[in-house]
Amino acid sequence: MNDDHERFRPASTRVSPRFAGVPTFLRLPQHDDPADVDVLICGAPFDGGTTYRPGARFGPRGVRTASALTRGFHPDTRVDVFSALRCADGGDVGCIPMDLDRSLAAIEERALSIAQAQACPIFVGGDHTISLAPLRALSKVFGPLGLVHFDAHSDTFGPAWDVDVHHGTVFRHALEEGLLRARDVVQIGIRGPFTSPDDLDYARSAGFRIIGMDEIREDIAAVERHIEALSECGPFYVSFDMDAVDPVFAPGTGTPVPGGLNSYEALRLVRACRHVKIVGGDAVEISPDHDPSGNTTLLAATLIAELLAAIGYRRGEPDTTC
Ligand SMILES: [Mn+2]
Repeated sequence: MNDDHERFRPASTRVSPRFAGVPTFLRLPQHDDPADVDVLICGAPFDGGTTYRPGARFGPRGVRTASALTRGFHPDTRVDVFSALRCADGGDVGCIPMDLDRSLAAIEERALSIAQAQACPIFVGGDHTISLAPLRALSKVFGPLGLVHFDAHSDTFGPAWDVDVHHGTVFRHALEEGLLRARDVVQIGIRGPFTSPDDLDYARSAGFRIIGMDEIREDIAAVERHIEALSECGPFYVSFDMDAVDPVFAPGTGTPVPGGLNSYEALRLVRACRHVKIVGGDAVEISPDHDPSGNTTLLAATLIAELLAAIGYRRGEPDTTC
């Protein structure tokens, strides 16, 4: 471990207790320059693409506070995250509450600068619209991306009130813009109720692999193997919408749907991404004001730590063809 790894890890609890200090993601140092780190975690506090209840603009702030309880050693994969990866809190992107285009442009610019510095951007949303920005940026660097997408919704729907870019259309736009390798898109946790029988037609005809709750509950190990098998397929983005999780465990989200993943299943399936070449990711639709228990932000923070452990694990593996 060199000096850089000492600089870019959470503050020692012997120096500063977990409940003290200005909150940052995972108690990491705040640091703007992606050239110095392997992973830069940034807030994208924008919820202007929301179609139901707003509040995800407060996600980054809530996750920073809740993430004080995360730690760096993963007992199952034996990854010492902050020895494997230099990580920092890159602050929040300057989003504009009532301007979707300028907000997405600002997030894209930040994502591009991180990827061009050969670091991995992770964004904490924000509603799901924000994912379009890093996909645009990362595809400029890596070409079309594979996608592991956790969500109750496919987010490949049509316009709402004649507005075509909102949090339910992100992955349709991503495909139409050529940002995705359709055969390497997996959507996990998708469930109804739907508005019409053809709600998933776009995703299905695009070739996305849709994994619903029955499939997960009946054989989660097979779902893990499916994710692990993606490892031969090139660079991937991982997008986690908190409404993939059942509202019993994560009520603090904009469009809750009962019948979803429990916390354990969510963490286990993110862990399954550890063989995949992850070049960026996000956790979105975290709306702290709708969950006074704080369980949603704690789970979101834990999922981000799990994602970091997956990235750290892959870095320790011999490089594959991709
Ligand atoms: Mn979504």
